[in-house]
Amino acid sequence: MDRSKKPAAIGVTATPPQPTISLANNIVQATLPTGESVTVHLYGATVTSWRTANGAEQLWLSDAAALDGSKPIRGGIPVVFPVRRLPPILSSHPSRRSLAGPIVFGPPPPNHATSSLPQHGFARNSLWEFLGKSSSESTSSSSSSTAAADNAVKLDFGLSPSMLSPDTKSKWPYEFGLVYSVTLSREGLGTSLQVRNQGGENFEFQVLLHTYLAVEDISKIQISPLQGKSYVDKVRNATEHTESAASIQISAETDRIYKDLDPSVPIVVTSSSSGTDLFSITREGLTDAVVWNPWIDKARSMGDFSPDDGYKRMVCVEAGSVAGWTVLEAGESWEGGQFIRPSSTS
Ligand code: TA6
Repeated sequence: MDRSKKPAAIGVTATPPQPTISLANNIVQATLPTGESVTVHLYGATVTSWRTANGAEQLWLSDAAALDGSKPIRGGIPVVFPVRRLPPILSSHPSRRSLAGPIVFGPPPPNHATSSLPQHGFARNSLWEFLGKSSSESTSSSSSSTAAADNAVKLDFGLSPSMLSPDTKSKWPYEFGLVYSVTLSREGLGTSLQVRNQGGENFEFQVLLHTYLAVEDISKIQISPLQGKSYVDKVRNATEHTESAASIQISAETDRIYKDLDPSVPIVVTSSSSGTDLFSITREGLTDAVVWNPWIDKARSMGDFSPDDGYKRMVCVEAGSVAGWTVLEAGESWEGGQFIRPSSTS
């Protein structure tokens, strides 16, 4: 054949391997082609597992965590959306962020319209819906079958008043909308919450991403940079203090709300033996962070915290907005989130 007449080869764009996503039994699982994976229970839109490409689990989950919807899941990343009915005096409060009143994060205040709401609000013990996924559909420019794979997948979950129990709805009768996004990428895990006020009345809220990070040994980690930051110490009667340590180490029950942090400055959990960064957490729209470890007695006192010595292998670093109350005016929306980068050796 006269080779000059042979048709040029037609470039074939290979479809790179895509993330896999499944939904079964109210559990969404997603896996990237490179092996990273995440598991999200529709109950509470709770992330219960996040593994890096080599399969290393990055989150701590209690062996006794209730996974049947009977109570909030102990571990992973519970979404804490406590609410408090806006007192009349604040209903026309001009600022979006009311004056930082006393720290009320945790059990709702006594004798209050929401005082019978569960601690940490209703988001983590409600059944959310899976709204779907979006991934960066990368197509390969090369014809090789080992083309670049998708490196991220975003899973969206929704909660609205019609999905709440009548009892909860009666206690917090606001027309809200929540969209919680979980983004798994090769670089790390992002979770963000969008709050919409779809009604005609302002409401206020707090939010916390109650992340249980898995560590090998609590006595061999340190958390920084919190030096000079003001914090409320719930182990010392919610008194206010200023952090003096360049990095904090945990050797007893620790329950501190660090306030007014620069969300773009990573909170870093490092190994105190090797100096390796184990986790680096940046935030958007969330200027507070809770550091919590129950230690021996409190761990033993929680029926769904198992094993009893599990406190040695977890630390909660919880990005949130809990030092004050965010006021959301009718028709407005708010968004806040975190991005957790795991150790480069994970
Ligand atoms: O985030 C810290 C904290 O508020 C602690 O005070 C402790 O109560 C922890 O959360 C666990 O709360 P839970 O309601 O999940 O038992």
